[in-house]
Amino acid sequence: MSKRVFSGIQPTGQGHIGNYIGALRNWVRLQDEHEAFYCIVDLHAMTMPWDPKVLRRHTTEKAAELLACGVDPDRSVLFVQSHVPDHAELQWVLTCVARMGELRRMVQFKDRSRGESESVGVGLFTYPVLQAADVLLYQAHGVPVGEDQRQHVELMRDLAQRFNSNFGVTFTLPEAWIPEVGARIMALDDPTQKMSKSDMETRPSSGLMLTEDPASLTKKIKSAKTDSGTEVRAGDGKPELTNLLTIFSAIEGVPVPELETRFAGSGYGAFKAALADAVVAALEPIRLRYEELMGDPGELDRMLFKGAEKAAAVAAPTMDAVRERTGLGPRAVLTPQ
Ligand code: AQP
Repeated sequence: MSKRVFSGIQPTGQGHIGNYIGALRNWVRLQDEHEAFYCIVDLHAMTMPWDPKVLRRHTTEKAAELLACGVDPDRSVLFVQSHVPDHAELQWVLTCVARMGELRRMVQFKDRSRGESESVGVGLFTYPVLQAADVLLYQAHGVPVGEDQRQHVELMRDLAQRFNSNFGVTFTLPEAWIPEVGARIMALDDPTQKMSKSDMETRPSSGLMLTEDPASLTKKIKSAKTDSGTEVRAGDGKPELTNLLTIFSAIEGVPVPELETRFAGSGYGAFKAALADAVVAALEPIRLRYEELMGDPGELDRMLFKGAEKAAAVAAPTMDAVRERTGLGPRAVLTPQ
């Protein structure tokens, strides 16, 4: 039976190959087999300091990027989170169901607040509750995400279960769908940190952008950090090579041991050159399509509004049930003055 999937991406900057391998290419595959809802989560992008003009621009760019990767608005529902106000409303209800202790345990909050939890925005703390609202609103079964989001999906299940037992069964319990290869792509200059859009703004060489030109991609891969040895192998003591082999494996669909055999004795130089060719071949069509789509931002906005209409129609019955069961009652129908 076809299941419903929901996933989101923040409009916080140019997407990178980690977003693509960990999430976006699964989005594209899943839209053929499932009822897919894909959301540009602009409310989440406000959890770190933001510039209003930049947020608007990034939202349009993210839509172009998703379409360029193969998300098809005729086969999935693609929309912007803030266009459907039920997300924020359900978030409030779930915030009143969530507990401080469970949010404090979220590793992403600890990482992003970098030990400054007293001075960071409250939105960063409640970020996973908004994510729970996103998914639960659509009664999604599957949440295709990278490994970094596993803990947040567990929290969604806990909140859904608590709500269901307190107020009557309302929500489907979602599951994280995490790819077997490439669920966590690390930074090219530091294999202890995941590749991240915001880090790329201060450390451009840490990641490979989906819309980056071939010369720049090749240069970054050739200068990616590697250990001082020569052996092209994944595993203990080789975090950088493990990361590069994972990217190669995910892009070409070839298992890592096969790549190790292919590049045995060839040294890092030849391996990196072949990896650069593979990455450029995979990303170049995305870049070209992205540029074409960005030529007509008005069309992108129209497409997003249509997506929001479809999403709102599916979200409304869930929100009505939540309102009814929690005692808020029906929404008021206001007549414009
Ligand atoms: N390095 C990664 N490897 C594999 N998957 C990744 N994802 C993110 N980074 C990696 C997956 O991409 C999807 C969209 O992520 P997001 O934009 O909503 O938020 P994020 O996880 O916080 O991504 P970034 O790139 O690190 O953005 P910033 O810097 O803005 O915080 C998610 O499914 C995520 O798992």
